[in-house]
Formats: sequence, structure tokens, C-alpha cells
Amino acid sequence: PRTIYLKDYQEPDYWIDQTDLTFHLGEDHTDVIAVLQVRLNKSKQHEHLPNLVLDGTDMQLLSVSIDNQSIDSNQYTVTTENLSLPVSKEQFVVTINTRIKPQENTSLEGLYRSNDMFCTQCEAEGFRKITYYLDRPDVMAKFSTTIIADPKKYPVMLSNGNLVADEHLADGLRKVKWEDPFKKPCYLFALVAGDLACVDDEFITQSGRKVALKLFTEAANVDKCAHALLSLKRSMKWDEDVYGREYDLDIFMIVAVDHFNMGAMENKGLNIFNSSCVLAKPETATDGTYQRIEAIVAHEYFHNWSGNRVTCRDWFQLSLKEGFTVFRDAEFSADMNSRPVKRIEDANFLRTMQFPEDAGPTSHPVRPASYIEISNFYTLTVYEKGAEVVRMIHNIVGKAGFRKGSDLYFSRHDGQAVTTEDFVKAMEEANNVDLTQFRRWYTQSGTPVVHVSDNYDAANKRYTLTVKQKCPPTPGQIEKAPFHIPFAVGLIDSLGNDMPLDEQGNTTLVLDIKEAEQTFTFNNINEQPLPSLARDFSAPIKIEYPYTRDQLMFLMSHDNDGFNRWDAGQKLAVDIIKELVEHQRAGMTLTLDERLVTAYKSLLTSASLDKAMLAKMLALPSEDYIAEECDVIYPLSIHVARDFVRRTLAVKLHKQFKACYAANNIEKVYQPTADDIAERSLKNICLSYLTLADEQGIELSWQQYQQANNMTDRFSALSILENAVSVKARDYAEQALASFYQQWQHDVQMIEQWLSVQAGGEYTDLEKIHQLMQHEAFDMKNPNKVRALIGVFANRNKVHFHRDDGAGYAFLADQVLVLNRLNPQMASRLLTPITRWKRYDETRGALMKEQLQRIMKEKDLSKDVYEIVSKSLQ
Ligand code: DPP
Ligand code: ZN
Repeated sequence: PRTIYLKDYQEPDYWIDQTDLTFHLGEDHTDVIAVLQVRLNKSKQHEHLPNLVLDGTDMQLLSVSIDNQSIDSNQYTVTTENLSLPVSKEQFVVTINTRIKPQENTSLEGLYRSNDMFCTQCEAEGFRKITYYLDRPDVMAKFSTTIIADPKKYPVMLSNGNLVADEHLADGLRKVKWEDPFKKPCYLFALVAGDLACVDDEFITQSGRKVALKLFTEAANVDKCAHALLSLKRSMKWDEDVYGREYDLDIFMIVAVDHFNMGAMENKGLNIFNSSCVLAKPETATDGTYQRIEAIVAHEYFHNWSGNRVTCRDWFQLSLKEGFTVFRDAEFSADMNSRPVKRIEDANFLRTMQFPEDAGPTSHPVRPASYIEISNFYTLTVYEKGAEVVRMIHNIVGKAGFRKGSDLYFSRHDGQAVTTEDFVKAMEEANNVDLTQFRRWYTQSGTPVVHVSDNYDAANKRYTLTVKQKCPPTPGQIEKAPFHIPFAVGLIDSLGNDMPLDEQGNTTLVLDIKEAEQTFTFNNINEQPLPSLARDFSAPIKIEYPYTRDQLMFLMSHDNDGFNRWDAGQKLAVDIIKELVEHQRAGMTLTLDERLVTAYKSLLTSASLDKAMLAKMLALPSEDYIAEECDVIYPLSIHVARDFVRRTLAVKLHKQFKACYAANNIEKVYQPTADDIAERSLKNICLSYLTLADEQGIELSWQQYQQANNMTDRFSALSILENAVSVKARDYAEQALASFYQQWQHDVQMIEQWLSVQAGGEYTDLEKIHQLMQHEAFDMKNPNKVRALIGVFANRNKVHFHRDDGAGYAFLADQVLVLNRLNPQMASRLLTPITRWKRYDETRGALMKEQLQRIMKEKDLSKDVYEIVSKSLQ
């Protein structure tokens, strides 16, 4: 497989100005006619007219003509990847007739079937499975789409833009035509045809235009659309208020499909969503699902400007639209819900999931320099770290400055395909700042580590912070130049108050770290302070500062920064659990540092925390986060140590958890509001501790499972029971799972949850996983089910996935090899846990590596899997 480099980027030889597509949708095959108006790119030097080389795979070429002159097959060349046509004019019309088989397309790229409907996914390079084309985002054309199909089977026939024609043909077929007035790259093309119900709504834009909103789904789901539509209207309003961006078509459509590789796709005017990311009602969706839907609907909607109106020049620039849009949706969610909690969740996610990626074999910069398969670069680095980089710019130029920068960016580049450099330049020029050094965040991979030491000079009332930054070597990048790190710092006095740090009395200052080593001095500091570092997670870095456990307890109750207050608790718990891991490995009896009990007790009894924060602070760091903090990962020891801490807290603070549960177990009509979500999360974390304490807790969970009037409470109880050890709990869990299946077997979203709660269950061994794979509810061709069963098992079921004999790893490799043929994108994503083999103890590392080597020997390895496995073995 060939590596593609950013440094080799060149404009295309030809542009396409207009693309007219006609689809004859059939039960055996689909015929596609593409009429392309092609024009020579005169900004490039040409000695003679180069061949027109179009991308295309997995299709049958029926005929080609240029300017209505049929081209004989000995005049063009077709390979498995291209069609190369001779050219004799600077401007001409190509007509291409191809045949594809959507019914056999299990890759879920291009045109494919999901249940009884046709749908598409073209990002990044799926359009080349529909017709021969210049499948690259810098080629932008106006599109029309004509769909011809049987109206009885496909009463709904959709594409981008506006419906301009609709007629019944003599042969009983129906023909509709859609026109998109905005030019776009082909990755934003979409087509849907099926027997779908529609839920309608509308939005009036700031300039008074009425936009029809339509959510299409299978008829059984019409009662699950309200939340997505509400989220859509809120997003449309928010983008007007915060960014001045108005929607630009008269219709905005969302279609829910069950088979989808990603979460959703921002096709112009016709978003296609994974049904799990759009459908919800209280009986079937948890608070987490409600919030995820709100965020993803917003994300895809925001892409209409950050992605569609202004798009990417090439796929190395993916973070231009994704990092920026994740930042936009995160701010939207923060405005709709609890801002500090959203920040904690995002930073925690980044540290737990992206930091390991950045330290692993597939580490890459936010703007990668090379790839083999672009689908492998829809990563946490491009999305989440990319969003942190945009957030840092936001923090450097301020809210108003950021708006000036985004206004300039959108107006300057509307209708263009641009680069991350163009984005940074707009921010620089609008604000008159110099982001030269800051640009390294786009080109250097790895997580910087900032080591902090301090000194208090009492005689001169002077406090100094000395910071040293370094970034560990990552593949292809041994040496790193220093980053520009915005480092938000507060100083806390012995009473727990923030000290004023400048003449204006500011208590948080953003220090600009630019050197490898740098010292910052604070004057008029009356006593030895305790520093609060990188407040609100001001940069995606790791910090080293030798906090004692007592100091962390102090920060847990006093830091004025919500994020750091929470993080102090995490640090304290990680420190204690890591020590217990060592003790466990040494065969010692485990005892819990009483300070953690004291700290948790004061959380449970303090009146100063809101419920959302309290719920967050009562959750111990995850096993993944603890693993990330260990030099060598011993997954079973981590599991045992963390479990021991949870049980000890549960017993010692039984009274407090019980009181807190009772105080928050308030019966009310389900609403996914921030306050109610906080209350439920607090109640349910208390329940999880109570269940660990005694049989009464198990009875309480069983009772909650049976009486809950919403899925959040019911599912919490179910997963608590599924992970509880007693005979009684096992019995309840079994009863619950059986009745759950009985009741909800026809509800796709519920079955996904049913699979995932079992896959992650502490008592679900490999044999049980094999059984579930045979169950009628499972389907290897449905990515959501693969993720729910195999993905959850490999990522969350530490005990059984990491069993000593390596059978868990061999199982994963087996599934990757099956999916390598069916759906390469899914296959390569599923691999992640074993790519980190170097981080584990020697025995496990060797067992994982063995499986990677086995996969590598497979004959027909997809580019997707090949790239990940080969990089992991380097
Ligand atoms: N649909 C994916 C997203 O919105 C890729 N663009 O992130
Ligand atoms: Zn996106």
C-alpha cells in the first residue's frame, strides 16, 4: 500500500463545475449516469492536455462519452482504482455510465443498503464507489441528483438541496430531481430512498426566512424524534447568536439509519445519522444518550458553515473542520447544560483516550503529514485534540477576538477549500497577534509534559514558578521544539482563598509558556501559596508537580476552579490506587489510606457543591485513566485495586451514601434538563456504592430496576446488578436481562444497550461472548452491534479480555480478520486495544504482539488494517 504525503499536494489538472447524476435504483443493481462539466485547471502549467484520471472502485463501467461522442474501450484505461481518459479540449462534458451493487456493499461507504432503504456515506472517499470522479475535497461542483425508482418500495427519495421535479413515469416508476445551489465537494453528496416516516418542524432564521425541518425514520420510531428536532432548533439559534451564521437552504433534513460506521454525516441539507445518535424517548434513552444526541445534532448542523460552506483543501486538513466543529459543539453543550461539568467530561475524555493515542504507535499531529488510508485518521487527535488547539486560540485572543477571527475566516473563504493555515491566519490578522510558534500544535505530535517547581521567598514576598516543558518522542518525530502553552494559574492561600495576582486583582493569570524552561515571578505574595495549575484544563498537557496527598485534599475542597477541584480528587485517588496496585502485585494485604475516606465524606456532607459536580467528584478515576498514569499496565491488578477502594468507601460511608441516595431519589416526570440529569447521576452513583456494601443495596437496585420510569435509572440499576458479585445479584441480573429482551427485542437502540451491558459485565466471560455472537440479536454487518458486543468487550471488560492465556486477544484478532473483508473501517478501529501492546506487562504485550503478527500474515489485508497493524509492529 502506498503512503500519501501532504508535501506532495498539488491542485488537480481539471476542475468539475457541474455534476448531474441519475440513479436507477434496482433490487439487483443500480445504474448511475454521471454527466460532468470538466474544465482545465489553467493555474497549472501544462505542456499538453493531460489525461483526465478519475477515481473509482468496486463498479462496472458500462460506457463513457465525451461531448456526446462515445469513447471506445481501447481509448481509455480502467484499473481497480482509476479511469483514465484522453482529452483533446480545455472544456468538455464527460458522461459515464456505471453499474454498482449497493445490496452487496458491506463496507458502508458509497451507496449501500440499510434494512430496506438505500443510503450513502461518502466521506472521506466513498463517492468513488458510486461513480468515477475527482474524489478530492478541493474539487467543488454544483450537483443535481435524479432518482428513478419504484415508488411503492421507495416512497421517499431524497438528495441534497431542493426538490425541483417529481413525476410518475409510464412504467410505474417515479422520478424525482434535487438541485443543490451550493457548490460542494463530492464527500458531501447524499442520497436516501426508502419507506420512511417523516416528523416535521420549522425554524425561522434571524433574517426571517422559514426553514422546513424534516426528520425521516422508520415508522416505528416517530415517537423518538422530538429531542433531535429540539436540539436542531437550539443549534440553529445558537449559531446565529454566537457566530452570526444563518442557515442557507429552505429545507434541512435528517435521516436515521441503523447501519452506519460513524456517528453522523453533515451532507449538505441532508444529514445522515446513525440511528443511535438521533433517536430517543425517555423509556429507551439514557441521559447520556440525550446529551450525545444534542451534541451530535449540533455538531453536524454547525458543519454547514465549518466544513460545508468553507471546506478542506485536502484530507490532511481534516481538523480544520473537525477540530473547529468539535470546539463549537462543546461550547454549545456548555451553554445548554453545566459548563464546568462539560469541561470535566471533555478533558477527562481527552486524557483517558487521546493521550494514549498520542503516546502510541499511531500517534500523529493534529494536521498529519502522511497517511495510507484516510479513514484511519478520523481520530481523537484530529477531533478532540484539534478542538483543544482551537480552544487555546480562543483563550489567547479572547471571546470577542475569536468572533472577529471566525467572521474573517468565514467571509474570506466562503465557497473555498482551505487549510488549517488559512484558519490560523484569519485569527492572527483579525487580532493582530503572532501565532507563529503556536502553529507547532498542528505539526508536532505527542503530549507535552510540563514539569513545575516553585519557590517562596518570604523575606521579599516573592513567589516563583519554574516550568520545564518536554514532549516525548513519537513515531517519525524524535526531537520537538517548545510549544506555546497558555498556562492558567491561580495561587491559593492557607484559608483556601484565591490570592490577587496583579494590580487589577485578577486571581487567575494565563502565563505564556514558550521556552523549554521558563521562570515566572509573582510579587506581593504574603504567604506560601499552593498553586492551582492549568486551570480549566487550559492546554492539552500533562503536569508534574509534587502535590502531597494533604495538599490534594485541600484543593478538593478549596480550589475555586471547578476543573482543578475535581482533578485534585482524581489525582488523590490515582496516587492511592497506584500504590495499591504495587501492594497487590507484591501480595500484600490492601488497606485504604483513610484520607480518601475523609475526603469523600466531606464531599458527601459539604453543602458547597452542586449535584452535578458532586456526582463527578464521587466517581473514581476509570481503569483506563489509571492505566494511562502507570508506567507498565497490569490490567488485572488495576481492576482489583480500584475495586478494593470502591468497596471500602462503600462500607465506610454507607450512611452518607444512603442519605444522599434518599435525598435525590425523587419521583418526577422524566426531563433531560441539566438539573434533573445531575440529580439522577448523583443518585445512581450512590446506588452503585450502596450495592457494593450489602444485600440491602442489591435489593434497592432491583427495586429501582423494576420501578424506574426512565431508561437512565433502569439502565443504571441493570448495569449495577450485572456487575455485582452476590448470588442474589446474579439472579436478579439474569431475570432483568431476560425480561428486558422480551420487552424490547424489536427496538434497535435497546438491543444495542442490552448487548453492551452484558459485554462489559464483570461476569461475562469469553464463552458468553461467543454465545451472544450466535444470538439472533447480533449481526456482524451492523457496526453498532459490533461495537456494543466486541468493542465493549475488548475495551471495557478488563478481567476477561486481558485473561492470562491471551484468548481475549486471539478472539479480537479473529473478529478483525472477519471484518477486514466485510467492513475494513470497523476492522481497523476494533484493533486499537492490542496496538498498545508495548504499554502492558511483558507477557501480555507479547501475546498481543503475536496476534498483530498473525493479522499481518493475512493475504488480502485492507489498507485500513494494514496501516494500523504495520505501524503497531514498528
Ligand atoms: N460525520 C463525521 C463528523 O461529523 C465526519 N465528518 O465528524
Ligand atoms: Zn464532524
